[in-house]
Amino acid sequence: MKSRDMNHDWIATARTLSEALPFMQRYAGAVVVVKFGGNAMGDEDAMAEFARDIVLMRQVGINPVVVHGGGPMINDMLTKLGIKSEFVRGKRVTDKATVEVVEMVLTGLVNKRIVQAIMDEGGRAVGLSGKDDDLMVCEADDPELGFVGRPVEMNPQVLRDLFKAGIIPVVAPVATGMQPNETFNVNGDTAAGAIAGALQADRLLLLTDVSGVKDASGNVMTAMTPEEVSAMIEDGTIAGGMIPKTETALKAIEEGVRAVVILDGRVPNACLLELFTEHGAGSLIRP
Ligand code: X2W
Repeated sequence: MKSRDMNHDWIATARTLSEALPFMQRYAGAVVVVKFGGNAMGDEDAMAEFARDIVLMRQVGINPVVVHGGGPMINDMLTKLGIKSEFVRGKRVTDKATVEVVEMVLTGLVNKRIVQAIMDEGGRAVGLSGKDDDLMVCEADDPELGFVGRPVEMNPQVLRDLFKAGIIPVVAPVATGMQPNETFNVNGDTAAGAIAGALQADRLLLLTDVSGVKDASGNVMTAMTPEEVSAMIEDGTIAGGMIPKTETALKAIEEGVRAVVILDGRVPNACLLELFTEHGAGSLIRP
């Protein structure tokens, strides 16, 4: 039964839907890769809301791909098992014992939790990792980091097959190597960028826990060209954890992604705000 709650502005709700039409038309059939980081996954409500946004995207004809992280969940499990872990330049030093935990946590717990959340919202999701159908094949990124992978070959046909079937792919950033039985731990942003590049995606949305890329006075830049981003990395305006994110963005654009948005995943309905409103969200990087 319909609610007749007069405290809610139903007319505004209807107007919002009406105003979203041009955006829905613009993105019909588009491929949108969404990186969902471990820090953005926090509580059950945030997970359900994220899943709902993804299901809505699919419902209006977008082909979303979720690529997730899970750094905090890996940390928890490593602590429980008494395995020490450290990061070098934003990437986890990954020995044999660690890569086994990374694969278990990401492809097991985290991946299935997201798949389940999408199913709970009435969508259809299938979870896979970079190993499935050789989606993402890696080489060692840096000998100092152990089994950390750098994607060198992408086979995204399996994702297109899932799109055709109306299924939302949910990808864990664990990859196979060139040698038999190799497993690589891939940074979630790196994996999302490589997948977006391989699909020539229309949008790569990097959901983080900051409001976007900030200029020298601390204001969020709403739009930037790749050249501007490079200059800001060069002069130190972009620093710390924003460096790997912006570098991922630049590489993705080089590989043919039309635009990358770095946005705050903690903002309610962040993906919808970015895709379906004039306002947008976070920092848009586009040639
Ligand atoms: C990451 C993979 C997970 C990830 C790790 O081991 O933590 C590397 O650092 P977030 O939640 O997106 O940070 N891999 C190589 O990227 O998680």
